Amino acid sequence: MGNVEQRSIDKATQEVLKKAQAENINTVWDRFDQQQPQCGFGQLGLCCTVCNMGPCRIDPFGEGAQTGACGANADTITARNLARKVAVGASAHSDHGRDVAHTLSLISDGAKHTHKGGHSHSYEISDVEKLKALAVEFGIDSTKNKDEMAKELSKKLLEEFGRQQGELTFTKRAPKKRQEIWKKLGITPRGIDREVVELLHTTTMGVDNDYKNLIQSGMRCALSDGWGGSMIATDVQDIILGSPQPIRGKVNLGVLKENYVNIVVHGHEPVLSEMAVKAAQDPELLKLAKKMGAEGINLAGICCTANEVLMRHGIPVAGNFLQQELAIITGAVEVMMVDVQCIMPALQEVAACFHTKLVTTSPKARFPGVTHIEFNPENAYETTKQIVKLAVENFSARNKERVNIPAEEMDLVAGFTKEVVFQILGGKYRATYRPLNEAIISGRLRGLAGVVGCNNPRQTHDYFHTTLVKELIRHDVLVLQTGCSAIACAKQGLLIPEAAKLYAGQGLQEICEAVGIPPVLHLGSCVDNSRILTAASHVITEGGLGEDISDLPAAGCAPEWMSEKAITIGFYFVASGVYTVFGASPFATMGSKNVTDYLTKGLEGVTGGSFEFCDDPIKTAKLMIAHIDKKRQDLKLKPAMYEAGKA
Ligand code: BF8
Repeated sequence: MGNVEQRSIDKATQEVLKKAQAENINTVWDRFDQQQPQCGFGQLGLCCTVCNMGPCRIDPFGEGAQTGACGANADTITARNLARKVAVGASAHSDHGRDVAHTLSLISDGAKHTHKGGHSHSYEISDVEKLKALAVEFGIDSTKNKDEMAKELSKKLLEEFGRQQGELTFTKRAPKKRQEIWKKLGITPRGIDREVVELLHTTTMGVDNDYKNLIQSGMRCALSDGWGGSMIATDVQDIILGSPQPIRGKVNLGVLKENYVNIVVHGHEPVLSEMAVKAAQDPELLKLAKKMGAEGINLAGICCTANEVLMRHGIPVAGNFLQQELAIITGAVEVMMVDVQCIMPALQEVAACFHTKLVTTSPKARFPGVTHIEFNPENAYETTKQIVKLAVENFSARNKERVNIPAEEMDLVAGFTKEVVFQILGGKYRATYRPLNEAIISGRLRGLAGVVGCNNPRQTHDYFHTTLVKELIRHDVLVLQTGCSAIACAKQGLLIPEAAKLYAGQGLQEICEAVGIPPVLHLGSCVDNSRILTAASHVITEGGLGEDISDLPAAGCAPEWMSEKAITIGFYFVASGVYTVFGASPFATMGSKNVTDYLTKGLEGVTGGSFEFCDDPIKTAKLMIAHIDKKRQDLKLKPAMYEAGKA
């Protein structure tokens, strides 16, 4: 795929890719091409490296070996490989949640930090109402003062990770019927760390050989992420950093500014990027920036940490996953500061082609030879200030002749949470999901869809996300988005209220115009997929749309996924009763017909949700809409009120 139009539909991306080609700088697309043809055994999930009798591989044509040296067959090997990915994905989200809970405990310990100028730049409790609500859920007296409440809550949250028995507290947020299904299947998650460890144990040599059991264990582990680690990350970030409210922002590489010191935050944990927002406004550093000849300091984000600072502060988003190298190739980035997850190892080499300094901040994610300024919540402001200063001082090293910032930038509205949905649809004083449920019941809205996940050079960048989402809203499906998928659609102008008139069907248009929302709602980062779970539970509680999430006229999709985290998200959606389509390519399970059939057909009778794999956006939209229409029928609702809007 040498041609830039085949690589991405995004004009800014195409422009910088041309620059990369002209300057002989390799990007992920080139490296991906160099990998072709990729290993067929790996693609089918038929390669086993679990023990040192291997690596073993199964002949997919049925002529050679049909088992590994130990006797494991294709079913066991593919299911085991898949389950391991689920464990890894859950560990990433949940470890993030743990760090946030730990930050809450530091706040409650009074580990405050005051920087020398006397301004307090510590973290604090920003959303006391949410703190109280969580306290009640965890059986803590919510009349106590906020520090005591936070102390007890952080202790209980951290115990959720090490819990050995019982049930994770947030699973009680699910509809009663869903909780019963989990109990009956024995997949109610007990403790977050326990589920990850136990799943890894069951996938080691000579333990679980029953593919159905392996997949069920995978679901229990994934639930410990969706209704555990990720949900803790989301809710506690809201408590500490403030709950998002709808906010306008800008997106795409055009948000980088020629005459400013540009700093890109990239990664996932907003405790770092939040402090960077403050440090970039430090008067001392602004003065220094002016002295260096810059007009000011411009902060922008990549990947999920971008979503976090966007929805709380309106900080612009420079791009999604596949644009991380491109931000540097504009030649205008002084520092890219990273923490954890989705950070390409190649950044070091790309940064070395420019003056850009790559700075790592987490002891969990280091690069050999790259500047490491370790961040922890106790020294948060000092650390980020040091990094911002490094950027300001690096401004003079920029080669102006090599700067090429694409003009593309787009407006968007982000910051929709389950609480905000209550308020905008039901009014501030009558917070309720009733109008949303009524809209679905009447057929003005056909249903709901969650479209989430990454980019992948396997597919034309952003094409699947945007084509699918346009097709869904054209059929009056309200789309909820997170992660890099939300950034993709934002770049194409789908996350502004005006998009309703341009792209949505009549029913969705009427609703968007009445309440002033876009037809595509940005709910945040990938851990914020937990917001989709709680919103779905609220819709059920509101009544009229069945008793369980699996009854809802709703579907999910990860069109351009690449991360193991996306598989875990898919697993907890399906385990929560959602029909979920994966694009790009199937999980590496196609080497076993039994495993693939179980995921796509067998699971529906077990959890009420199921997987589907499809590599075409319009076909995917059709599958999701057919599922939504079937659920409407099962609920004995009238068909959708309007025919689809203009294509
Ligand atoms: O955690 S969508 S590429 S940034 S994994 Fe990574 Fe995928 Fe982006 Fe958000 Ni989620």
